[in-house]
Amino acid sequence: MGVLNVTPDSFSDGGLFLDPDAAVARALALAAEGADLLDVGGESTRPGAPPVTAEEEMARVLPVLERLASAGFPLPVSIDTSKPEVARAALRAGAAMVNDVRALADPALADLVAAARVPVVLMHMRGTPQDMRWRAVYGDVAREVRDELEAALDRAVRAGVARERVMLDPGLGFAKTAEQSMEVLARLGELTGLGRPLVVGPSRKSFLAGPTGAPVGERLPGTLAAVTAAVLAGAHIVRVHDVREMRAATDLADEILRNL
Ligand code: HH2
Repeated sequence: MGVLNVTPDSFSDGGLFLDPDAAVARALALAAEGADLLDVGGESTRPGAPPVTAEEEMARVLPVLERLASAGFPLPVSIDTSKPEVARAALRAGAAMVNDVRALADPALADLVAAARVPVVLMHMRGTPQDMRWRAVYGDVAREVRDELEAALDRAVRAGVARERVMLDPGLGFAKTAEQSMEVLARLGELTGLGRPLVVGPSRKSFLAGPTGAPVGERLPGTLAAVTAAVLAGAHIVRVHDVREMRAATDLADEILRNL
């Protein structure tokens, strides 16, 4: 899953693809590099990011989705949003899937996803990007993430979302310290028991900075290691910015798995 952030302030690529022409060119490049899916987002969810109104989010993403649809963009597109208004308009404009970092906490978004019968990613987080740093308190982080994802899955199913349309994501970097994100990644295999495909998004995140504190532009090796570890542990989809490099790693990891 290639990431397209149509924002001025995303943590690694903010401002690069705010212009619709630049965003469409980026989408085409990610497809050419080997992405299977494109995830388009109009609101940064980095720690402390200011919230964006639905109007602003739509003004960012809709022109891009419309252009992709009219250009016959070859990949399924997911909309990375927690707002029902944005998801509704995005699905009308050609998106085929919803990626929600708040795991359908908004019942109106759950209703919409259920009625639209589209696939959905439920990601683990606590609180909001504004306050999640203070909620990173766990006894056993991997077990609690598993239990909270299971609860989110049950809640979605109760709201009418078909279980077989749900994917689950442990939310690396969301309401987790660097050590906790690393532990969740290391114990990703424990989530396969939930019986749904796993999405994992380690790309360029600060928990990969390592002992030298690699800045965001130097986290490609760490992301390659994390993506490889995720696939070997059972991840089905990895959400990444650097598609060419990650595609090579996931193809190789798949080959290793075939030789098990
Ligand atoms: N991470 C980010 C945003 N959306 N969605 C899922 N399912 N999983 C993730 O790990 C995930 C996500 C944050 O990364 P990015 O979009 O690059 O940054 P920003 O939120 O600053 O736009």
